[in-house]
Amino acid sequence: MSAEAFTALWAEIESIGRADGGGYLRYALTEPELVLRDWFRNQADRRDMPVTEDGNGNLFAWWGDPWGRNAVLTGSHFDSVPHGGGYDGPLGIVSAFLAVDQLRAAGHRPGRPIAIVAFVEEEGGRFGVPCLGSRLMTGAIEPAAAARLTDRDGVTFAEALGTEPAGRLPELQSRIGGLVELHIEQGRALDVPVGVASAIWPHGRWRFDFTGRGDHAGTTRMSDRNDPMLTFAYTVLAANKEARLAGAHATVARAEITPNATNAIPSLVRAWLDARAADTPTLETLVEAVIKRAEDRAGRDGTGVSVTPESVSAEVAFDTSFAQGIAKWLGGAPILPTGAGHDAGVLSALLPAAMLFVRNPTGVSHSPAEHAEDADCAAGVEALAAVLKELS
Ligand code: HGY
Ligand code: MN
Ligand code: MN
Repeated sequence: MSAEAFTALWAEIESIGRADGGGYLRYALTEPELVLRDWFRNQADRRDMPVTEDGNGNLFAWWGDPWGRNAVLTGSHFDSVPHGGGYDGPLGIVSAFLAVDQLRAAGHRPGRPIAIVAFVEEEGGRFGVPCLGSRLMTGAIEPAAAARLTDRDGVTFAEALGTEPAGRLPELQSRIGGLVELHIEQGRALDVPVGVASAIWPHGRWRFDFTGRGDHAGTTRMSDRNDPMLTFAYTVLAANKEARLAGAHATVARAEITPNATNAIPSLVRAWLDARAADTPTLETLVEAVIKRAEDRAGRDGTGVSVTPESVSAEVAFDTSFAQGIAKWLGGAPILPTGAGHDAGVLSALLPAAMLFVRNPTGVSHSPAEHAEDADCAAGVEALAAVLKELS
C-alpha cells in the first residue's frame, strides 16, 4: 500500500465536519456524520460490498455473504469529540477499505466474510454513553435505556436513529468470529509505525451535581453564601491531586452552571469527572477519594453534592495469544496498553478482539493537533491487510 493511495482516499473525507475553531464536529447522526455514512456506502458500492445495518446505528459493508457465519469485523467509528482530531475513528474505517483493496489486488479469496463496520456514537459526545453502538450490538446496554438517552437539545437517541434500537445482534457469536480495530495511538507510547493493543484501562464518567443557594452576587455577604462553584472548584483540584497520588488519570473538562449569569451566585453546578487507572481497585479508590473530598467540602460550604455514574468500562485485557499472534504476523510489533476506550474493548467481552495502533508522533488526541503521518497510516493498512488475510 503506497502512502499516495492512503493520501488519496483520506483526502475524500478530510474536509467533512471541519469545525470553525479547529478540529472536527462530527457528533453521531448529525449532518457531518451522516455525510460520512454516505461516503461509507459509496465506498462499499464502488467495491461491490453490500451494506447492512444492525438496527442500532452501526453500518456494515460486506466482502462475502452479509451476516455469513464467523465473519471477521474490522473498522471503527466516524464520530468525534467536539473539535477533536480527524484520525480518532475514521482512520480505522478508511484503512479497512484500503486493506480490502490490497487483499483483492493480491488475489486473496477470503474463506469467511469480512465486514467493515462503522460503529455509532463511540465517543459518547452526543448522547453521553461511549461505545453506544457496540454496547447495543453486544447487549451491554438495554435498547430501552439507549433509546431515551438525550443530546443537549433534548433529542433522544431513538429520534436521531429514526427507530427504537434493535439491541443485541441475534446469534452474535456465530455470525461474528472476531474483530480487529485499527486506531491511531493516543498516548506517547509507540515509536514504530504499528503496534498491537494488550489492554484498555478501566475507566468511566461520573456526573457531579453541586447544589447551593442561588443569590445576588452584589448584595449577598460572603459569610451568607452557599456557593456550589466553590465546592466544584475544590473538587476539580482534589481530583487532580488524588489522581497524581494514585498514578491514575482524572479530568474534569465539562461543566454546566445554572443560571450561568455573571451577577448571580449559582444554584447548581453540574460537572463530569472522567477517571481512569491501570487497574480496577486503583480506579475505585480514586473515585471514592474524590467523592469524599467533594462531600467534605460541601459540608464546609453548606452545599450539596450528588454523584451519578454515567458509564463505567471494566478493564479490558485483550486475548494475549491473539495479540501475540498478530505481533508475530507483523514481524514483531510492540504490544502496549491504552487509557482510551474503544469498541473493540466492548466486543472483547464476547468475541475474540484485537487492536492495531498506528503511530501518533506527538501522542496528542481529542484535539485539532492530532496527526499521523501518511507513511505510517499506509504501514497500518499493510498490517491490517496482513492480519485480515491470516484471519480469513
Ligand atoms: O474517551 C475515550 O476513551 C475514547 O476516545 N472514546
Ligand atoms: Mn476518542
Ligand atoms: Mn476512537
